[in-house]
Amino acid sequence: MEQIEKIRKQLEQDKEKVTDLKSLNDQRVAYLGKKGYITELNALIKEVEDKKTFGMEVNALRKEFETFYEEKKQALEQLALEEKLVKEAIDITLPSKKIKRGSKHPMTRITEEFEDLFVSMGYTVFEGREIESDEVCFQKLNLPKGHPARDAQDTFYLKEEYENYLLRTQTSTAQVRAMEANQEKGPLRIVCPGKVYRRDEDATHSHQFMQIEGLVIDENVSMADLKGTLELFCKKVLGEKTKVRFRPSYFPFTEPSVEVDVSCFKCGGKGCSLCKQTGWIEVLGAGMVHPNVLEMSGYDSKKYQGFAFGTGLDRFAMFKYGIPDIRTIYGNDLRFIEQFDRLEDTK
Ligand code: 2NL
Repeated sequence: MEQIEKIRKQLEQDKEKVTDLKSLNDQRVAYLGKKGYITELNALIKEVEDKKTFGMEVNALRKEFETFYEEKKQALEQLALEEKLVKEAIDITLPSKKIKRGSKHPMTRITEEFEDLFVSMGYTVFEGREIESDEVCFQKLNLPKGHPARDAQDTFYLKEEYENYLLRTQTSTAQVRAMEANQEKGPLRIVCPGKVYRRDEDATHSHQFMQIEGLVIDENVSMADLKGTLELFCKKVLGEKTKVRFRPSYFPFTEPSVEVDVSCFKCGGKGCSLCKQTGWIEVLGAGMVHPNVLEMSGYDSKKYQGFAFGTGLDRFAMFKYGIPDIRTIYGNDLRFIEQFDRLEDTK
């Protein structure tokens, strides 16, 4: 009986020590666990005379502990919940955070603008791949091994085990892929925007840059179609007042070939620093698809003709937005990219 009393007293003191759920549980183990105080009292029953009273007293003590335990547990849980509610309270009257929207990169803008224009003329967008075979990048474009024009394209070749693969130097590769994929070897009208790579780097050249090329193949396609299409393109992109001129040129994959100049959009043709006092700015290369190129991709060059054109998207963006250094286009400085964003109210 003394033992029971001792433990009851101890329990009174221990109750005060419980401050959280963990210390409460420690007490449960200390009193009711395998070697707990109350559990061990049970073992003493063999030694006492008045087993009934002793048993009742131990049970009463156990009950007391259990009641204490349950009540304390509920109280502590309630307290924890209240603390949590206070801590996580949301003030719904606070003004909301503005969601910062990203803005389109200037290259994305110009690519989409060009794509939309050509799609409106019935073209399909076709992208191709950035790692290409020597065959598609050069041979099928009338640039056999050893052709001098290959040297002008300081190329990134892949390692020996992929000997015949390289990073494409021009988007014409996508057009070759499209010609090869066309099972009917019939009409085709595509534009191919995308990244190209050359070993070149300064203010106006980047090792990675972007081109867009177009290809039209059909019966009775002539230089007149080429001229009409590109004149329309230049006027839509640079303004209706733009004058367009065609100069003879050379590309291995077209014959005849032309270069396309537009009247300077800065000075209107009077002569300035942008057009180097000539009044004209070269913007496109183009020509009638060389019969060899058609034949190598399975087209009957007696039945079909085609015209093709290409331009550097970066170059166009630099002109259009007045960007002096190509490296800012690829520097990913948000202060630069955001300048093209007109959605200021959402920032
Ligand atoms: C330029 C000039 C050009 C082409 C690209 C082409 C593609 C095929 C067949 C024939 Cl599949 N030609 N593309 C033709 C002439 C010029 O690009 O200054 N590009 C940046």
